[in-house]
Amino acid sequence: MAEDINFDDGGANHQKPRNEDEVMTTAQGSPVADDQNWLTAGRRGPQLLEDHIAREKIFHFDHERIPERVVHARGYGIHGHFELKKAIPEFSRAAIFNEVGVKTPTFTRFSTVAGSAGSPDLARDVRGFATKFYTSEGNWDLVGNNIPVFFIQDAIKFPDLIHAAKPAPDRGFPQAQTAHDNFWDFISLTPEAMHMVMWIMSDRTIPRSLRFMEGFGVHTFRLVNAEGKSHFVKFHWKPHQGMQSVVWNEAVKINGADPDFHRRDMWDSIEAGDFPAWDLGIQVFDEAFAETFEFDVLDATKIIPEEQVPVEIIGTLTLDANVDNFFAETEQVAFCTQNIVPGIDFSDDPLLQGRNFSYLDTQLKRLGGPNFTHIPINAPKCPVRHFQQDGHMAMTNPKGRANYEPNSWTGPADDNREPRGPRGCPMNGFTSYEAPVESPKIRARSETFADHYSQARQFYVSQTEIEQGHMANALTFELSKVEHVHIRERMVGHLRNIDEDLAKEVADGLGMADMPDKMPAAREPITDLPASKPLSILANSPKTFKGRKLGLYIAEGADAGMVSALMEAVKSEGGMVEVVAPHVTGAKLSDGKMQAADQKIDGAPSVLYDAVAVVMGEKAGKNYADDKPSIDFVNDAFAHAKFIGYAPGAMPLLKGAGVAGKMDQGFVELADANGAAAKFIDQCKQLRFWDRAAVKQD
Ligand code: HDE
Repeated sequence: MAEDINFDDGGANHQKPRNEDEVMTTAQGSPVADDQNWLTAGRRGPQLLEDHIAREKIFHFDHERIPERVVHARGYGIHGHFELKKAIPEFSRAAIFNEVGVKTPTFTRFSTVAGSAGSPDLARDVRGFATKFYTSEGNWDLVGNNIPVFFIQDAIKFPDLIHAAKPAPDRGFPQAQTAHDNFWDFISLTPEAMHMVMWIMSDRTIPRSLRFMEGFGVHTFRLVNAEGKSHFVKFHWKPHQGMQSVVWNEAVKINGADPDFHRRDMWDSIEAGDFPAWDLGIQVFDEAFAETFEFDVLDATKIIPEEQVPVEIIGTLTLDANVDNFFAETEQVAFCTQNIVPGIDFSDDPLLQGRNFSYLDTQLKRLGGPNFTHIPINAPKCPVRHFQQDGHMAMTNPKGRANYEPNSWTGPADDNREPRGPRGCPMNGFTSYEAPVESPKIRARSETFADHYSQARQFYVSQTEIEQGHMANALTFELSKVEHVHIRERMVGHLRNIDEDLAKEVADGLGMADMPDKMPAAREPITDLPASKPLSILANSPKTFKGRKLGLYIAEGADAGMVSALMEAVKSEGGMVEVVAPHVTGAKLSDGKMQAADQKIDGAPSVLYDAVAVVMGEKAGKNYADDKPSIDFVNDAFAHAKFIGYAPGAMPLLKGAGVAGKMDQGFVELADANGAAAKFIDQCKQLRFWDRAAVKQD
């Protein structure tokens, strides 16, 4: 045998005769004979610089990275399409909003904000929700978040906000989290952030899946119709899957167990053909409403409650294809708030106006030149005609002599001169809404932006008791990581302007002996804004197990009928099952057959699942009663208020985990394969058993 081994390629036999279409080439297309050994002077001699093949390979490798995004570095992109369900010509002339049934291709990138590209998915953070619509009139980018408000009112403060949130410049940590002094120092000195603080301390910032979150355009935009009439609009994405979040203790553990939890979840559901979808909703209002509304519609720290201006659904976004190449698509996609089409326009929101400058600038830095629109993921799917030329990596320079206009080489269609060239067109072309502007140049914030607490309170009072508990715990946790007492006190001083009970709970949680003084409010808060149901996740819980995942922990002697009944029951609800076993090969069931496993118990803690079932024979139940990963599996499911199905044989393990004496209605005995499995999965549609008192502490 030994003489068959080719030691020139380390014994791996890379060098063999190949079919022509399998032959490796250099980037110049020249065939490569050996990709395993650098050219050397003699077998054990020095490497030669002459080796053009090795040098090309290493040169390219050295330049593989481009700067990651300053914010939203960690993201995940998916292709899809938007289908218009309701035409709105009365509001907008945009083609995408005018022909019902037309499918516009899209690319959506979800992201976290603060962490770098390799940071974990379950950081407590705002999620980006950016969609590029490749419309027949050019690309429209709706670059939003999963939270409808923002920290600041004026773009000039963005670098400060992001510097404060990112790792401190001296020590280079902490990564992907806001639980540190710099962040809360800045926030506590920025009262306008208080509404956003309520949102980021809520469960919205620890979503169970990117599929289970809402999205928002945040700013007020304009829609402009064919007559040039303008309405204001706010954009909303409503997930068909419903909203769902995890609890904080779970998020922390998911980050360890599977830092790619969200992207894996998205990849898997798309590969399984379970395509997530969102309705696009619009809140349309006019100047008259804007004038009577309690707050300024140009202030991005405010929402317009849906009770005041209902969200009208006009179409559906469906994500249905994973990328072919992460770098080419997800990394190189370049969103820009300035990418709008005729019929959509900007408002004077000072945050939006600042963003309009920033995104183009950032693309130049990241993608290295002005021709990033030539990269397929950024290129419009409609004709592109202009006289822009050259620059780094130019790939679509126009043909012919004319590269300027006006010119007499390229005239209107009827003058018979070739080649023809593009001209501006007042009929179809983009025209800005003629908003009157005549004001002195000043550097000042409008007084109408001065209320910082009223909607923060409105958000808080709109939450269920469980969610309010989570918020108090989140604030306590974050502030407990702040080392400087005066920063903690300042924050509690702000909370007092929002809700005294919340402030007290956080102060108690931080062990404060005295309540700090209230922070001075620029404007007296309105305390009686009504609760708004759409602001809560739990009040709108979807009551379905579709798209959710059961962790089915099996071991020797598990009732074969029950295992298949559970799988059937989950499948018929549109959910997924992952089989977990003590060994990754699986376990022998009661019928003597091996059931393959997807995961070994040590690598599959219950935090990865929406509900768990433990099915094993009594002998196995006893065997694993003191097995740490098995105990944690049950314990965590219990602490995170999950539904727990258990076969009688698993009782010794439940006892070992210390939950046998605490069994509540979130436990379902899986004794009778015919009825119990379906009953259990039906219960699981509630997603969590929130009545379990222990969880309120989470
Ligand atoms: Fe961004 N933001 N942003 N932002 N933003 C970027 O653009 C910026 C803001 C949002 O998946 C950057 O290409 C400024 C609000 C998303 O590629 C950069 C201000 C909202 C994404 C930038 C804001 C967003 C970005 C970094 C203050 C929600 C990721 C890389 C005025 C409505 C898009 C890049 C993707 C990315 C600037 C505030 C959403 C630096 C100056 C408010 C979803 O240009």
